[in-house]
Amino acid sequence: MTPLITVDDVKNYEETKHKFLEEFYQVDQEQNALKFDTHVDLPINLKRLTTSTVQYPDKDDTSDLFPGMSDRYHGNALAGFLTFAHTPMESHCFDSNSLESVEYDIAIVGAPYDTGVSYRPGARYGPDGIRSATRRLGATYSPFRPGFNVFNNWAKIVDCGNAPMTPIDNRIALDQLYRAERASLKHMTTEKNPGKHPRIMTLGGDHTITFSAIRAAYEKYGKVSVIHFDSHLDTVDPYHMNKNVTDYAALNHGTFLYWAHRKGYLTDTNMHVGLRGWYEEPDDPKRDTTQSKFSKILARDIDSIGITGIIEKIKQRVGESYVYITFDIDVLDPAHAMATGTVEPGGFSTREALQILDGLQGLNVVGADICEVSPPFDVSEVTTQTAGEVVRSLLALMVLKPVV
Ligand SMILES: [Mn+2]
Repeated sequence: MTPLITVDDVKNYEETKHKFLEEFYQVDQEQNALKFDTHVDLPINLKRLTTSTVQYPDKDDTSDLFPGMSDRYHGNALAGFLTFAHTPMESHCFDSNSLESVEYDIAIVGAPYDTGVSYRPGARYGPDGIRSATRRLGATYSPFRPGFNVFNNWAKIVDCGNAPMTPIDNRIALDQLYRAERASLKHMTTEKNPGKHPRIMTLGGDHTITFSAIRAAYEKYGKVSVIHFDSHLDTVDPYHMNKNVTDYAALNHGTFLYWAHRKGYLTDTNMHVGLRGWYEEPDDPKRDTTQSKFSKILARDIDSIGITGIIEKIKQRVGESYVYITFDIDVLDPAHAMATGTVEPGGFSTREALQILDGLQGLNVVGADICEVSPPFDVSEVTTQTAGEVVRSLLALMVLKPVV
């Protein structure tokens, strides 16, 4: 066998640079090879990779190739199925015959839908675009919350894949997502979960999908307070959009929160965060408050009250109620997230938004989504990677605070 590293390599390295290698390697004079210090207790797979010579596993040993066994070092970020951050694939979330046999605590559900948009399409590719950009996410530790690992914690997080959503009939599609999420919420949770029901993290999709997600969450948990990260109101009264609006068109990505409140899914303590889109009608912001019971944090408020001021205002507003967080990626400045349907310059930076989200630790988050990510308009996966990071923060809120 040919040594991977020769003695001369190491001598040269040590003489010119460091001495620490001698603590870990022993010289095998006969073979002129290096041996790993066997006193150091390492997992067998890692030992295999740190020996001085090439040692292939037995031909029939595939233990290091099995999905879930690979990590970033002896696996590869590109290995395995495409799921969100390498979470286990679960293909029976929407299967009403598997409610007892398949258990999890948090379900990631894709909502490939973009026929409710008013400008740029493409959010139907959002769920898979986001997943693809989370190849480097996994069971790693937060630099901001020492020792905290989102994916290797008490909660079993699974990726349920995308709900089928027909592209040719909005109402049917939204009903498909509602039924998929309704079924997903009926599954058993793991023993470690102090709560009774799973929670869902939805990957949109244009913002209309939030209507179905909130509907399913409401049926399980009761009324929710919505924290709505968005540059737009999305509470627009559809019958003020224009004179000829049909009932069918009245539910879209700018009106779904009007409907969610009108259907009784929401409390009266809801909050917009990051608003800056210009109002189409002068009375839109008034109706937002009186009809749909939202208060507003404008994008530029961050300059006067700061990140901590925003966090305090949100926490005061929603209190101990059950909370649903919906994050329209257009709340971010287009410099940070250009791939979205209705771009509004002048938003939060990615870092500011993540800091606000992390500051919401302790709220009773019963569900969350990310919306309006349109990969065809992206550059170098900037928006999809940002979306993946936002989702990781949202999942962290769920892991840090179980809902009972
Ligand atoms: Mn929106």
